[in-house]
Amino acid sequence: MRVLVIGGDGFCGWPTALHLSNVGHDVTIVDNLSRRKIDIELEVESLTPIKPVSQRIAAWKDVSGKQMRFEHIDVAKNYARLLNLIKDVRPDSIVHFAEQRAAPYSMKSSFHKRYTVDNNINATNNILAAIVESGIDPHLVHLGTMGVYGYGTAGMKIPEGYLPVIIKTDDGQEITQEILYPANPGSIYHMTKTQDQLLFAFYNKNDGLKVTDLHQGIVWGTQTEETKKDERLINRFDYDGDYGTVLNRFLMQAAVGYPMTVHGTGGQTRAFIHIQDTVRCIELAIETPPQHGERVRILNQMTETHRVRDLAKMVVEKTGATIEYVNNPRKEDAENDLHVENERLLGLGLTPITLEEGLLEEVTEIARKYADRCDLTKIPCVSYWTDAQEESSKK
Ligand code: NAD
Ligand code: USQ
Repeated sequence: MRVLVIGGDGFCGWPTALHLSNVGHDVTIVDNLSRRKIDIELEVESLTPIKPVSQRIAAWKDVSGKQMRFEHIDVAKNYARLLNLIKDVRPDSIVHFAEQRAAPYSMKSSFHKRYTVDNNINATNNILAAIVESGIDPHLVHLGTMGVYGYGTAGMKIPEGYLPVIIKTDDGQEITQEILYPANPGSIYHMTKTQDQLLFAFYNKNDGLKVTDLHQGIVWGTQTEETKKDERLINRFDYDGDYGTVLNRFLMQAAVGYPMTVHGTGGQTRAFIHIQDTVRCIELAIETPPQHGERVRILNQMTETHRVRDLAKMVVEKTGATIEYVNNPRKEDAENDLHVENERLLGLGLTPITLEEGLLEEVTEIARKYADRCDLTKIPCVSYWTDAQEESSKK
């Protein structure tokens, strides 16, 4: 298959591009390198020493003999170049990772809110519009988030995208319909993902586009089978207060002897998936496209749920690290339960890597190995959801 991986220089995109190339697909990476530029803005670096994109691609050629192509395009802005590329490559599948993905970054200031909305919604709309205008019929696979649902349960498992509802008609009958699960975003970033869902529903209804939206949980881990093959292929590891996600932050904090920063009571329950399973899920998704006329296919891409304080305790047991309960800079429920359906990817053949088996390897092979690259001053989360929270943090 010919595959465009848009956002293919990022944390999920790079290992996905390598994996799809490894299993025989013809991969073109598109990226505007905005994630690397945000590192410069925030004065941070990946804990792991990632190579520039041309060196990554050359290293993959050395290791595998396979050539990937790279196109430097801002898909939120350069519509004509994106359209021409789609016409030129004629992809069977397009994997869309190209969004600003950090909730704390999206809440830092009005600049960051506006940038996240502009970038993410234009990127998605441009890709959809370009697919229609190209007249080519690729399957679009998008990385969405579990956060579109909010993290409540209403006493049921969160279904895969659609919720059956019973409606009482004017003449007193009851009919059942399936609607998109009500959106309940917790940050501007998550809000852009709920808007993406509407764009997919519209282009699917109006233009018959084939779309899979993968509602992914928090990704943990760093390496995959392919990125381990050569140090020049190493994946990025974000640990700073904006981009670092909770479990990878805890693993790094344990490795450098920094008390693990549990927000509030640590009662938030979230869904998780290992990066190796992310790339496998995307492979499964592109190999089983929806049929023409099928509504947007939504799959919950997660393998286990955990409460944040339990994660911290698990890391304590494995490493002897310490925990610090800090003020929560976010506006979120202090405690929540989360139960999620994920039968469809399991049904397609996913066999998950569990936290229990992978945690220690991650601490020793990545977090401890690169601990000297960590800038401890970048660990605290200093993005507040409201001015009131920022004020109270100073007391
Ligand atoms: P990332 O920031 O590491 O990667 C995103 C890539 O897209 C970067 O290389 C960036 O330069 C590129 N990009 C952004 N805007 C672009 C644009 N306008 N044009 C071209 N390239 C652009 O993020 P990630 O962690 O790899 O996440 C990838 C996707 O998966 C995101 O859409 C994110 O919302 C979703 N996701 C991530 C996680 C997670 O835990 N990392 C969990 C659930 C969903
Ligand atoms: N948290 C801590 N301590 C920390 C960092 C985070 O307690 O040091 C808490 C947060 O308050 C939150 C939870 O951990 O309750 C998760 O935070 P996170 O930063 O790991 O994850 P989140 O902001 O939800 O975003 C990440 C990705 C995003 C993706 C999302 C999937 O950055 O791209 O969409 O996970 S999900 O959470 O399922 O919506």
